[in-house]
Amino acid sequence: MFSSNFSQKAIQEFQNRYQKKPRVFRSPGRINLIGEHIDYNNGWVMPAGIDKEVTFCISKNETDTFRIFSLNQQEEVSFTLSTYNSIPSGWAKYVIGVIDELIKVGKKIPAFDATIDGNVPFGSGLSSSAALECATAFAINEYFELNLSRKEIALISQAAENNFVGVNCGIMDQFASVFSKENQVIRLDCDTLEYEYFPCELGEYTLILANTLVKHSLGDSEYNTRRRECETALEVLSDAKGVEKSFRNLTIEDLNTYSSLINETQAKRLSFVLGEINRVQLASKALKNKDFHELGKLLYESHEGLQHLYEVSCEELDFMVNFSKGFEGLLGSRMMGGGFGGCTINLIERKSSQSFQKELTGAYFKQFGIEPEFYQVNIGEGSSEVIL
Ligand code: GAF
Repeated sequence: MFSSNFSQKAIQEFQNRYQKKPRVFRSPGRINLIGEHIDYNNGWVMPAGIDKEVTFCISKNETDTFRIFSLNQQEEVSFTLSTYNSIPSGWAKYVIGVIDELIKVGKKIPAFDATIDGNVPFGSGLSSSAALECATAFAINEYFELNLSRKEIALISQAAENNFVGVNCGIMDQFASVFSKENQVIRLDCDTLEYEYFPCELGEYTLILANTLVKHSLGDSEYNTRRRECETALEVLSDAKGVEKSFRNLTIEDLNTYSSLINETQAKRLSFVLGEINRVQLASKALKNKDFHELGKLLYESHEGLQHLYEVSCEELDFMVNFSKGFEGLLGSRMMGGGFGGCTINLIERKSSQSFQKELTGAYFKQFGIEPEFYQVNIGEGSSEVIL
């Protein structure tokens, strides 16, 4: 039986604050093995939910006022369906965005009380925002019996982030948060939303995340820029080749043939995307065949592309990946998530994991004056109710 890391504190807070017992739901953050910045380019990605999650306690309150308390922020917001557009608070946007999207698809949401707690580190590339959106959407759907499928919950959560928060993200994070299964990675086709589970059996190896503890502020704006650069260049090349607009219809050779039609930056972006799409296919084979050396090599190649072609890495991430290259027993490392800070994901022999953490801590501290954090990856279940 899967045991979650749900927050007892959130339940306690709910009972103290609202004097009744809630129903409790949870949804995890995620890792991504490979396939970075590929979801919105309609390729394949390989994410999985982790044992860090958002807990959402909910009970209807028979008024027209919603009251939501965040334990992380120690703040309560309250609003009605006619005032929620004016809520300024950062974290509440993720919750209200979901309510807004549910209303847009015609769902009636009675007012409720909620407490929220989470242990997904913020700004670490582990998608605390998707965990919050999905916990909200999953809880409201179950509690008010809205009959949405898991796919619809993921899409509504993504739409909340796109339309209410203003980040034009793809579907990967929300899909992983809702669909994750213990010890499996998901190979998701972001074009059709078809998916397959792959056992994440790494033998003597394990996955360790190293958190740089930096998040450079240009992340969100550069994210939206990358999306636009790819869309524009894809359109030009597809038209020139006379094929439907999809990266699946293009090859690296096409990039050479039509290179005069796009600028150098666009060519770099497309070169990364085509390479990364190919790497996901190779990585799923390597995982199936337990060829961990091949998998590690692909992680390094992915980072190389993210650093030099897609240009979404940063000094701190590059330092960690470079450090890992000389480390005995470490097969591969790359930045993970949107970039400009957050975590690297590292494929390493179990027995070398402690010394890697110790040595990287020393080197990273010496360079940046920051002690990094490390997390052992445990792949857990997607959104669910916590039965108390
Ligand atoms: C962020 C986004 F939210 C995802 O959709 C994805 O594009 C990722 O960056 C990069 O792979 O987490």
